[in-house]
Amino acid sequence: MLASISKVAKQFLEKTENKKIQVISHNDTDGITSASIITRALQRMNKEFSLRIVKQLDSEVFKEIPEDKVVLFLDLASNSFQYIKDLKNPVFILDHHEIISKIPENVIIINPHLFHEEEISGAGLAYLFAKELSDENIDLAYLAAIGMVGDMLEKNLGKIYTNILKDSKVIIKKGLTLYPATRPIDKVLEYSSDIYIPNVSGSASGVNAFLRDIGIQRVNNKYKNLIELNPEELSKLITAISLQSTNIKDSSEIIGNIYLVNFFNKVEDIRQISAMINACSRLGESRTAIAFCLQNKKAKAKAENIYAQYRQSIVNALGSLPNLRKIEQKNYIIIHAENKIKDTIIGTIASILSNSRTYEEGKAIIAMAYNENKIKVSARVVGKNGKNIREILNSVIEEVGGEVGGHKFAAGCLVEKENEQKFLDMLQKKLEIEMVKI
Ligand SMILES: [Mn+2]
Repeated sequence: MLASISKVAKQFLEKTENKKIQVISHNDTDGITSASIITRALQRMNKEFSLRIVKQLDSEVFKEIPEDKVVLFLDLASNSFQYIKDLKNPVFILDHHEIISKIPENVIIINPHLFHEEEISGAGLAYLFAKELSDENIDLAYLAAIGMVGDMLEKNLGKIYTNILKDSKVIIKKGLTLYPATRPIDKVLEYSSDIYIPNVSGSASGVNAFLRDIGIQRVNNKYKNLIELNPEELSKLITAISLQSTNIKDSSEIIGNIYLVNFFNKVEDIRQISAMINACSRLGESRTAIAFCLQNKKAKAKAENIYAQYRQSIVNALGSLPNLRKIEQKNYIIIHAENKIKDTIIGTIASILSNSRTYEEGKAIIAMAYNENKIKVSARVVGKNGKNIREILNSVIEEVGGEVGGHKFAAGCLVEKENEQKFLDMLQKKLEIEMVKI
């Protein structure tokens, strides 16, 4: 694969000799870090380019591509050849999503699925490509590490990624996977949304009592950071969490690798950086996310602000749950937030609920919120077991009209507000038929 990337980088330089470049990337952490790497690499070569960050590739995106530009797709496009084949532009793709149709002639693509070597995230590919453009881009390797963690590809590292991590100077530590591991343990326990410990989560005094009971002391009036705990303290903490948490069954669920990177001259937990990038991008601030990735100080302050607001809006949304309109049956619950939860976070709320073990395995959770004259619908299945929720949404939308996306256990759709009642009636009907089948 590396030899092919080198060849493609040369072709890219030839094709863009006298031409402007249009970069199009995905709006998740991996896509944003990919775009950041390419942005810096093209700036270093004084190339003229424009950048677009999109949630998905649809016909709208393709309408706006100027004919005279070389197009570079990052972290997407492998399943959009039906649109790409009609472009007159030279097209380059660096992507790791599955290829589902024949590669068109105007396309030069690097996709790990074509090589069967190892899985590489979009940012990993962008980094390897950038390094072929110029050796000085080796200082962007940390972004490839962030993209990898953002796409949760850190479980099975192959040879290529191991080398990228070497370039990035990322430190890997085994430990408790609550994050950020670079913050004091009391704060992490108080605010963590990954674990739930009754009377501890969300309560500063509860956290103090919990830590006192297991014998973890303050040093100079402050608790240690998670990564500073000694092995004995760490093991006590892990045992206590797995015993008292209501959503952790086994301590292995909370033990894993922690990736630490030097970012803005401080050691930071990559999962934290990834969560911040994600929050910015979700709230429509992809420019801030990219500047933050490239370690712009102003962007950091802004990103921190956005992230704090994002977390607060999730806390508020969870707090508003008891007062929302609900339709609940044994095997499903429909939660209609109307205007009380923003459509940009309704999917996150549905995910938190499906992971919270509040509901039985196999139960379908459907959360809805208004978005102007439309309704955003997010559906999850608890424990990723049971019905195919995407098929159910599909069958409803076929009759009501709208757009569906996602997969078996996590899907969503967009419905016209005027079809609200029709959608709700049809959805309940389909969910009930599906229940009888199981
Ligand atoms: Mn990706």
